[in-house]
Parts: sequence; C-alpha cells; structure tokens
Amino acid sequence: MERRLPVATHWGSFVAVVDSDRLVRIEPAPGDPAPSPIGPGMVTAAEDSARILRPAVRKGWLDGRPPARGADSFVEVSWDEAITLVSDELRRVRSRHGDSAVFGGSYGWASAGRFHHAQGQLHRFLALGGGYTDSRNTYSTAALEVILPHVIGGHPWSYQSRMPMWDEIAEHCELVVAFGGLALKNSQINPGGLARHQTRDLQRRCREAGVRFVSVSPIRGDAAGFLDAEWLPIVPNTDTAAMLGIAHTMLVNGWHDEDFLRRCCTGFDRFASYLLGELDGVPKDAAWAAGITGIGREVLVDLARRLTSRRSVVMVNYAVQRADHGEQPIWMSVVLAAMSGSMGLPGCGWGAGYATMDATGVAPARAFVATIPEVPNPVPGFIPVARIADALLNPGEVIDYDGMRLTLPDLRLVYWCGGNPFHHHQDLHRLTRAWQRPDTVVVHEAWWNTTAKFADIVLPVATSLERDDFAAGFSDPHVVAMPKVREPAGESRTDHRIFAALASRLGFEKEFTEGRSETEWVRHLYEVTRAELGDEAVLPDFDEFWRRSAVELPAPAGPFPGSFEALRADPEGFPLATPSGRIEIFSEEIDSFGYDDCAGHPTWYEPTEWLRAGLAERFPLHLISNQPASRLHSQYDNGGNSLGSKIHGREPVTINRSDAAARGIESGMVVRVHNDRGSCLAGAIVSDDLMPGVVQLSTGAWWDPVQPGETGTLDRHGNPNVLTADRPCSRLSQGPSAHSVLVDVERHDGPLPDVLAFTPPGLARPDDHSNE
Ligand SMILES: Nc1nc2c(c(=O)[nH]1)N[C@H]1C(S)=C(S)[C@@H](COP(=O)(O)OP(=O)(O)OC[C@H]3O[C@@H](n4cnc5c(=O)[nH]c(N)nc54)[C@H](O)[C@@H]3O)O[C@H]1N2
Ligand SMILES: Nc1nc2c(c(=O)[nH]1)N[C@H]1C(S)=C(S)[C@@H](COP(=O)(O)OP(=O)(O)OC[C@H]3O[C@@H](n4cnc5c(=O)[nH]c(N)nc54)[C@H](O)[C@@H]3O)O[C@H]1N2
Ligand SMILES: [Mo]
Repeated sequence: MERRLPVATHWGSFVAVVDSDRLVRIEPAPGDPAPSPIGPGMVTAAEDSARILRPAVRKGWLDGRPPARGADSFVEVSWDEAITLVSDELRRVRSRHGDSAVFGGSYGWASAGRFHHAQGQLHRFLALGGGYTDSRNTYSTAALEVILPHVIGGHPWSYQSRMPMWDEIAEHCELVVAFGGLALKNSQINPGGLARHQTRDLQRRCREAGVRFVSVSPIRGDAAGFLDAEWLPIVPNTDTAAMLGIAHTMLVNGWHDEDFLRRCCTGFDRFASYLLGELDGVPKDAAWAAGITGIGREVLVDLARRLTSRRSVVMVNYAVQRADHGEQPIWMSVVLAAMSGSMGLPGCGWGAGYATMDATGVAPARAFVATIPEVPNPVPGFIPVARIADALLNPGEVIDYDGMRLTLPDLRLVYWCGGNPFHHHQDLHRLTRAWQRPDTVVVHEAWWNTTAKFADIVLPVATSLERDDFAAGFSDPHVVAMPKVREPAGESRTDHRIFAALASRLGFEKEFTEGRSETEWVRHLYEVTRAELGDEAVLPDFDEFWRRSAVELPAPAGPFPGSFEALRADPEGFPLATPSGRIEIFSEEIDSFGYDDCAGHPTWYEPTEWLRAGLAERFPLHLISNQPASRLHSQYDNGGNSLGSKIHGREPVTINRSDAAARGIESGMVVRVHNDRGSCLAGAIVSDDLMPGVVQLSTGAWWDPVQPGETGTLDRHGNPNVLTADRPCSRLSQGPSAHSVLVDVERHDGPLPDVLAFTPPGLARPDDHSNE
C-alpha cells in the first residue's frame, strides 16, 4: 500500500512515496512552481554502497600508529565500543589539554529540521561537557559579515530585511545592476527549507514591469534568459575597480547625490580624495577601471549616468566577496548606491545575495520558530571559520581579526558533525597536512565521503529522511512536518541519539535530553513555537499540524531596524547602529586597526592571483569554483541528479571556445586542471557563455585523491579545492577566498583512472584480519 509523506530539504519541499516502508520515489510538492531536480535524485542515495552502516575506527588510530589519515583502512566496532572510545577520548583530552583543545566549530549545512540540527546538537553536547573552541562567521559570507556592521550597522545579516524585496523592485525600480549576476541555479536552495520556489517568477515579474537588468559577471548564465540582461563580462575579482570607475564618473560630473551623502553618510570627502587620486596620484576614473576590469570605458560612464538618472538598485552577490580583499566590493557597492540617488527610496538602493537563496529578496524575515535550545559555551576562544588549517598547523600563533588579536588554540580533538571540510575548505592538500596534527578526529556522517575517510572514529548517522522533525526555513513563513519516511540504514542513529549515549557515559544525560524522547522533543519545540506566537499566529495543536503537514506563520511587521528609508527621511531620528549613526564611507574604527590590507574606506587592492598577475604567465586561466547547479555543495553528489551531470564520471568544467581550441580540447573530453597546489581531472564543456580566460568548475565533487595524504596528488573526480588557495580575504575578516585562483587546463589523453570517490574505504570486522 502506497503512502505519501512530506519531505523538507534545503532544496525545497517534496512528497515521498513509500510502499510497505520502502521509499519508492520523491516527487515535487504540489504547488511549487519551480521545484528543484535535486529532490527526486535523493532516492538512490538513501541506501547506496557509500552509506555508512556501522561505527568504524581507523586502524592506525586503534593501533596507536602515527596518523596517516585518509590512507588507512577501518575496523567496524559495536556502538557500545564506539561510545566508549569517544567518551574516553573526550575525557582524556579535556583533562590533559583543557576544554579549548576540543574543536566543535564544525562548520556545515547539515540538513533541514529544527530539532535534529547537527551543529545545534553537537554544540549543546560539547557545551554541557565543559565547552569547546568554536568558529565564527561562515564560508558563505565571512567578509560581508565582518565589514557590513562597520558600514551600515546592525546584525551582520540584518541587511536581508533592510534591502528592497523583488515585489518592491517590480513596483518602483527601473534599473538593476547586479555584480555577480542573479543565477537562478542558486535559488533552488534556502537554508532550512522552503514551501515554494518564488525567485524565478518574481524576477520575471520585475522584467515584465519594465525593469532593466545589467549582469556584471564572467558567466552569461548568471542572469536568466528571460531577463534580457545586458551581460558585462568582467575580469574576475575586479568588481571594486569597476565600481570605483563608475563612482569617479559620478563625482566628476556632479551626478552624485550630494544631499544624501552629506545628511546620511560620513566620510565621503576622504573617500572622494582617494577616488580623485589626491592621495596616490592615481585617479580611479573610468579609463583606469576599464584597464583593470576589461569593461569598456564608455560602458562604465554610461552605467554611472544611468545609475544616477534612473531609480536603481545596486546588487552584489556573495561570490564576489569569497575572494582576496572580499570586503571591498561589498563596502564599495554600498557607497555606489549611496552616491546614486536611489538609496532609501522604496524598492531601490542597495542589496546583497539576491537569488543566492530563494527567500532572500522574497520575504524580509519570518516569525520565531523554536530550535534545539542552546547552552552557553564555557570556552570563550574561537577561530575565524576559514582559519582551521592555520589553527591545526600553527597553535599559539597570533592573528588579527576585526580589530582583535586572536591566539590560535592548541586543538587536540576535532569533532565534526553536519559539515564536510574536505569539500568546503580551500587548498585541501594543506588541510590534509594540518589534519594529521590532532590526536583524534571524530566525524558523524551518513556516507563515506572524504571527510569520513579522513576521520579516526566515524559514527553513522540517520539522514533527514530517517527521523521525525519539522522544518522552518530562513525567511520562509511555513512550518513543515518531516515525518520519518524510512528506517535508518544499517545501524545508523540520529545525531541526538549518539550524543545522548555519550552524555550518559559522561554523566550528563539528564541535562542533555531533559528527560524527553526524540518525539517528545519535536512535539515540545512545536508547542514552544505555538505558545511564543500566541494569538498572533493561532497555530493548530501538534497532532493537527502533523495531519496537515504544513502551517503558515504570520509575517513579522516592518519597518525593520536600520531601515535606509527611515535614514533618508530623518537621519537624526533614525540613525544607523554605526559609530556615526550614518553609512560609514570612511570608518574611523577600521582605519584605527591600521591594516595594510583593509584601509578606512573602500580601496582597490590587486588580488594575489588574477588574470593580470605575473603568475598568469604560467597559469593563464582564472578558476571560478561556484555553487553547483546539480546539488547542494557536496550533498547528494552521490544522488541521481548530480551523478547525471558528470562527464565520464567526472565533474564538468566549462571552458571558453578560444581557450579550448588553443589546447585542443573539445566538449566531452576529460581534462586535467592544475596549478602549483594540485590537480584534478574533469569533463570538458566548451562554451561561448563564459569569458575567455575564465574556467568554471563547481564545488562539491567528493575529493578522490590517487595517493591520499600525498601533497599535490591527482584528484580523479574534480574537486576545485585541490586548486584554491587557503588565503584569508584580509586581516579584517580572515574569510575564505575561494574565487582568487589561477590554473591551466590540458587534455588528459592517458588511461582514465576509475573514480573511487563513492567507494567505501577498506573495512574489516573486529575478528577479521584479512585487511592487515
Ligand atoms: N572552492 C569553493 N569552495 C567553497 C565554496 C565556493 O564557492 N568555492 N563555497 C563555500 C560555501 S558558500 C559553503 S556554505 C561551504 C559548504 O560546505 P558544507 O556545508 O560543509 O557542505 P555540505 O556539502 O553541505 O556538507 C554538509 C555535510 O553534512 C552531512 N549531513 C547532512 N545532514 C546531516 C545530519 O543530520 N547529521 C550529520 N552528522 N551530518 C549531516 C552531509 O552528508 C554533508 O557531508 O562550502 C564552501 N566551499
Ligand atoms: N544549486 C545550489 N544553490 C546554492 C548552493 C549550492 O550548493 N547549490 N549553495 C548556497 C550557498 S551556501 C551560498 S553561500 C550561495 C552562494 O551564492 P553565490 O556566492 O552568489 O554563488 P556562486 O554560485 O558561488 O557565484 C555566483 C556567480 O558569481 C560569479 N562570480 C564569481 N566570481 C566573480 C567575480 O569576481 N566578479 C563577478 N562579478 N562575478 C563573479 C560567478 O560567475 C558565479 O556563477 O548559494 C546558495 N545556493
Ligand atoms: Mo554558503
């Protein structure tokens, strides 16, 4: 008998069709106008050969041999033994090296679900056990998160409720200039889930309302065809220079909004003297910018004229700040909007992250929904999220971060739950060297991905399809039921159940579980939400909610704190939460840090690796490792949708026709992408839709090193992070700079090695000595 059950994922809502407890297929949820194809492809991955079925321990770790993480085989153990090993090791590390020696930063997206949230569970468990070293900011937007509070004040992500929504843009705006484009592939995703994908139709509505779009990006497909966008290919990492050239043109022609700059901003004069070249003798005029960006001088002048004569929005995506000096394009985009005359007008001004996640620009915020309760972390120390390899390699080193001096901690036990560092970190060969340093690495995973293969103790987790929960995505006004649609594969358990067992062994089970079972927790969190919202929402009781599968929440009322409309109308009455109460075009605070790589106003700094660097003589192609259309990061790379996108089993790499011709490369061939840090195989797609000198290889193919542990070894599958540099954006944010990397590409004419990314490591049962 077939049953139909709701499914909530970061890529939207679906319906699981289950026949006598077997998951048959996953269908788009009715009413989703643009469902993601990632959902249906989850079915085959649910129990594929990469599934981790039993707890496993790296053989060398058991034998006390020096670490050879990634190159070893594993021994499967019972849950009882696994819990003993992990709890004993946590106890040993805490008593020998202190609580800060436990790293629980564990960055990663995990799965949708308010209760079974992997980081939430891990942090609660580690905090109750004495504390842990945490990480700060995200791989997504670290530079933005650190710079924006200095410039516009407020919570790092408050811009999401302060920028114009798509429907307001359709109503009021005439011109959108999008630095980094508006790639619809990315709006498949919304953190925590969403009921309906709306970005495509809202973009279409803007176009139908007559809004003109300009997409400044190395890749044409970053703007949907129906937008009829003007495509301005730009030399990667040069957006700040383009914006400076436009700003200079506005200034020298007197087109800029002097009134807004005087009343609502601070420091324009000091910035203006930089623009005019009074400090360094270099006017940042349109001709100067054209020479850097590859965009014509007249095009930049025309943009300056149109931005100041039309009601406009300056948009900036996240990719432009995941780069060397990534703070600058974000800061400069705010300044450009402040000069344009549109800042603070309805449906106009400035915004970030449109079409990077579906709800961004769709809804400004959502009502409160409870999640697993946090426990304060007794350890105050943290690392900036992307400095994990530095911390492991150089404990005790002092680094700058947003005006602070941080001492990198001495990490002995790394506990990862809900993230995939061997996908997400830059320069995986450097990470591999760093990864040999700690005494122990514990990982909770559902599949034998690279992070699991590089762990010492691997605990198999149930997936989001294998547990009861409920979802509420970022800014999405729905609470969605997530009933279990299949039993956990093999002996896998939920993260919660694993932590409850560890907490029991360590003597704080009662504090961790509060005496509730998992289903009681799910009910409890729903009831807390219901009580908190009270009459405002009048949510049905839990059983009714579960029957209905989804309920809608009330929209929180604006205006939200820090509104630019309020600032424009009355800067004294509605100051921003910056030191000056104004938009900080010059920041005394940042200036006081004295950083040579982040001055007191937006500045053009040459990236270390870009097309006009000396290194381009050896590696003449700029690599864009953007988000994959076929999956979420590395998640479900083993799912049907992602596997269907591979070429000869490798991740596709797109190369411009002229660059391909010069190298004898044709579509469908396997190529080797390489630089001094590493190399990988990939399947070529030859295209006219990306600019010459640029290649595009998405993130997330599970890393498949030929000689695990050997620096520079070939990756058979196509993970761009064997090529990227582990270099901070600047001393201000210490953020990741994945998009600043040069490579070359050549044909791979030799024999094709098999891809082993989805093959489990050598696995022995405890009584089986065949693997020795
Ligand atoms: N070169 C390059 N690198 C990048 C980027 C780039 O643009 N270029 N982008 C960066 C960005 S923006 C991001 S956000 C990061 C993303 O990096 P991650 O968030 O680390 O990537 P995911 O693939 O989402 O990893 C989530 C992991 O959690 C596991 N998981 C899912 N649900 C659960 C659960 O319930 N419990 C447990 N224990 N595990 C679970 C999944 O199997 C998966 O392995 O990558 C960054 N890396
Ligand atoms: N399908 C899918 N969607 C996703 C994700 C996913 O994994 N899969 N991940 C989600 C996450 S975690 C995040 S943080 C967001 C990320 O959102 P973004 O960071 O905005 O996404 P990317 O795809 O990395 O980059 C978008 C485009 O920016 C352009 N670009 C790159 N470098 C430059 C540059 O220097 N200048 C200019 N002008 N353009 C440049 C590239 O052409 C690229 O296609 O996406 C989210 N959406
Ligand atoms: Mo991200």
